[in-house]
Order: sequence, then structure tokens, then C-alpha cells
Amino acid sequence: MNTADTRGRFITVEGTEGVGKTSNLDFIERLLHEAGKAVVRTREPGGTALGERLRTILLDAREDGIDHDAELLLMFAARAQHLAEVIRPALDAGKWVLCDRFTDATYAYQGGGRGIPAARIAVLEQWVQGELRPDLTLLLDLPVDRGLARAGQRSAPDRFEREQAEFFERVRQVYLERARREPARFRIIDASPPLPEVQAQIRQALEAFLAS
Ligand code: Z5A
Repeated sequence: MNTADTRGRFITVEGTEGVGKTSNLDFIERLLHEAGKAVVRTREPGGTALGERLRTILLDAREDGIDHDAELLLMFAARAQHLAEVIRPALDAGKWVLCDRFTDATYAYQGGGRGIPAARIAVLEQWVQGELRPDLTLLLDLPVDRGLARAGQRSAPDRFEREQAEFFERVRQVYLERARREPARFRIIDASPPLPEVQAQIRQALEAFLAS
């Protein structure tokens, strides 16, 4: 990594329902701290006061009339605020941003899941982000039925969690396709084994990134 470059790095964590993002984010944050990085941990949708209010609406299972385009636009509204208030200032200050989901989730859920054309999402991506993209994306991958079984052990399902297995299968395929197309940015982590084995893969991926 070019040490003269003082800009921070932008790391995102992605995956379908129940893959274990939450279980692994603390671990990733700890590894970054151990490597001497100042870390800003955040999430999407959310990460700002406005974004968290939009998240509440977007995940509310009672909001069953949200139009697909409205959902897409709300995701990017939350993202615009998040970039302006949190992500860009942190990166400019040399901090490392660790974000639970970002625009790959929009391609996967609103694109793959809801069926919105990727070209339409790309217009919003360019508008809201300009050239900003994650430097590293850890994609936790798990067969959909196993993820749903893991997630099923939790509380009442939110608006996305109520979707059927076919929806999450489309989401997963978009994630994997994006990872295939951008091998330099993505690292696919096999999320099927027990947590220590998943974390060994994550450690290896992060150490390689830190050394690059
Ligand atoms: N969304 C969108 O549509 N478009 C967008 O642009 C964005 C988001 C940004 C909220 O995301 C929703 O927003 C999301 C997509 C949509 N909806 N869905 N689905 P979220 O990330 O907050 O919600 P989530 O996907 O449901 O994540 P989660 O609740 O944090 O689940 P998780 O992090 O993947 O799993 P977990 O809670 O860490 O683990 C699940 C269970 O499995 C738990 O009991 C663990 O103890 C267990 N677990 C974890 N790892 C293992 C291993 N290795 N072995 C065995 N058991 C394990």
C-alpha cells in the first residue's frame, strides 16, 4: 500500500440473509485496530440520524406498500446523507471505514431481488457516489437455505426477511456475479463452516489487503 497516500480505506461487508455479517464485524474491526488503523464502523441503510430514520421505514414489516422505485430511491437518499456526513469525511481524515452493506446490496436486493434493471441503479450510483467505490468488499457466501435457517432463530422478520427463498437466491446470484466481475475488489468468504474457520478466512483476506 502506498504510504504517501493518507486517505483512509473503505471496506464493506456483504451477503444474503443470516450469513453472519453481524457475528464477524466485531472481529474485522478488532483486526483493523490491531493493525493500527483508526476505524469508523457504520452500516447501511443507516449510519446517520436521517439514514436510521429511513432504515426504520425501509425495514418496517407494516410498510407493505412501498413501491420498488421508492425503495431504491430511499436507499440512495440514506446513502447520500451517509457519504456526506460520515464516509467521505472519515476517508478524507485518513480513517478506515468499515460498513455493513453498501451499494452492492442495492444491486443484489433491489436489482436481483426486486428486478430493477442494473443500468437504472448505476445511474444513481454515479450520481450519489461519483467515483467513490469500496476498496475491499468481503462477501460472506452461504447457501440460501442455510442462511435462512440461521436467521430463523432470531426475532420477528423485517420487511426483507419476509421474502421467500427464491428472492434471496436471486440476491445471492447477483452478489456472486459482481464478485466474479470484480475479483480485485471482492473476496468471497465461505460462511458455511463454524465461526472460527470463517474468521480464519477473513483474517487471511484482510492481511493480504493490508500488505498490498
Ligand atoms: N438492503 C437493501 O435491500 N438494499 C441496500 O442497498 C442495503 C440494504 C444497504 C437490512 O440489512 C436489510 O437492508 C437487508 C438488505 C436491505 N435485509 N435483509 N435480509 P441488515 O444487514 O441489517 O440485515 P440482515 O441481512 O438481516 O443482517 P443481520 O440481521 O445482521 O444478519 P447477519 O449479520 O447476516 O447474520 P448474524 O446475525 O451474524 O448471524 C445469524 C445467526 O447465525 C446468528 O444466530 C449467529 O450466531 C449464527 N451464525 C453466524 N455465523 C455462523 C457460523 N459460521 N456457523 C453457525 N452459526 C453462525
